[in-house]
Amino acid sequence: MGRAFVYVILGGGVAAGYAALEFVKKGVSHGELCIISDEPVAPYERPALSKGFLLPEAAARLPSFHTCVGANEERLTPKWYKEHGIELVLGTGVKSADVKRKTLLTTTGETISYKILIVATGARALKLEEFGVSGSDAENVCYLRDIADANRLVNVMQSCPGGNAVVIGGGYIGMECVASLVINKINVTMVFPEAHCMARLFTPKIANYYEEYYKSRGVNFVKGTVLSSFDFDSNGKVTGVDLRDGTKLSVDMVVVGIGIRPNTGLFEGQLTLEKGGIKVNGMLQSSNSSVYAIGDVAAFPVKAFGETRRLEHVDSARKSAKHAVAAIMEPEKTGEFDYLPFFYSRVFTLSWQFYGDTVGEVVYYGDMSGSAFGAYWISKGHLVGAFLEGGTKEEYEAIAKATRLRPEIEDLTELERQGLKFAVTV
Ligand code: FAD
Ligand code: NAD
Ligand code: ISD
Repeated sequence: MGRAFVYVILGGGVAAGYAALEFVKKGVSHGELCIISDEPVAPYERPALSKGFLLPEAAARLPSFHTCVGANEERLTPKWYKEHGIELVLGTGVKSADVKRKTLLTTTGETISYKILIVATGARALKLEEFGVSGSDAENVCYLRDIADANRLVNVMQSCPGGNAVVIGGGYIGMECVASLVINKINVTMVFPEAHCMARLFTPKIANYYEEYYKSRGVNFVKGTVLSSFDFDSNGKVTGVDLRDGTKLSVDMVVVGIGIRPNTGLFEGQLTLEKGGIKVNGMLQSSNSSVYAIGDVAAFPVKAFGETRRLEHVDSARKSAKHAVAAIMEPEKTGEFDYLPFFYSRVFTLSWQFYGDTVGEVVYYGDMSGSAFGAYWISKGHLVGAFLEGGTKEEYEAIAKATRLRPEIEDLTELERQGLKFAVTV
């Protein structure tokens, strides 16, 4: 028993939603496209889960943040998929894939076949157990990847008003969840192994700005160490966090954000993998010409860097999705994906954007003790990266444009003197 489609999108997250919209824009016919997702809801803007969803008042809830509202496009509700003849197979995992036969086997035992498959399986949160610590199943230990996790986090937060939380991990989830916990009046200690937060992107100087701000909001930092074990009460709830440096913290709840792994398992041994993801070319096409990959799971050539990268950010998921659909539906009109990496975050009243790459020398500008400052990265005599906190829409557009242009930089002191004006006038 099974169904056959021309196009199947495997995964129902951000990239799937944006791909669906693009298929409709390019004239997909009713009955041709199917999306299979193990989540019970239609694609939504995952970034909302660590921001608007966690607000104590007027919190964002579905259906308000279905894709593609994050890019100011149409909001694709289940009704929209129905009206456009797109089969949404929700709450259904794919347990195996056969790229030679072009079939997927679902957890309900159905075989779904395709002519073209788009893999949009995203990633899963790494578990503490993978680092030798047990306790992830405790009722007050939270991860944050999907809507079920977000609902659980809200319930746990609401069960301990004014309580103590430990947040493990100094990356994006750590930073955004700490801010949300503080806004919910929970006392937070943040623990991470590096010397400063956001070590994958921030320089020590940039990190210091955010750490000082977080301290001013009451956040306590324990850096340079990791969790060694939890203490539990007789109900299996975590009551204490023991760190490798000997620190003991008593807690009402724990949030863990220690990175992700792309969901490539179905395709290992069938498609070429690189950088932990499915390797694709500039058309987002994998080593099997009938299979494309988009979003967090895709490792694609970043032209500006001259190398293959896997990015874990929403803009890349949206744009790779759009490009793959164009490559499939209008191959003769579609060139190679030429993507400028773009990351952003919003915490408390702060907001930053980053474009490009963090290699080479760093030049800072603006007032690092005020509300707006930035940095440029210069490599081999060219501007290759730009960061800005507290910018206006026009200023963010200017640093994006300047980074894309990769202007030659002869004098770093002059660049520092010009600061943001350099990007605005380039
Ligand atoms: P996902 O959105 O993760 O979607 C993958 C989908 O595939 C999921 O629905 C999953 O359940 C499904 N799936 C996986 N395997 C199977 C299977 N075998 N069968 C069926 N279905 C399957 N990025 C930013 O740039 N800015 C932000 O502010 C930001 N905030 C974030 C906040 C949170 C809480 C999280 C978790 C991520 C955030 N990100 C942010 C990252 C961004 O959300 C991701 O880069 C983006 O969601 C990737 O899209 P995707 O479609 O590749 O993967
Ligand atoms: P991350 O890669 O941003 O950060 C992981 C952090 O885990 C590291 O910074 C480190 O401090 C910590 N860590 C690593 N090993 C550890 C260990 N053994 N013990 C304790 N801590 C350890 O990943 P994340 O914060 O978990 O975020 C998950 C995903 O969600 C990422 O892909 C991220 O890009 C995405 N996300 C993005 C945004 C955004 O772009 N604004 C917001 C939220 C989530
Ligand atoms: O890009 C985003 C983002 O940061 C969000 O919070 O998309 C979501 C939506 O804007 C929420 O509606």
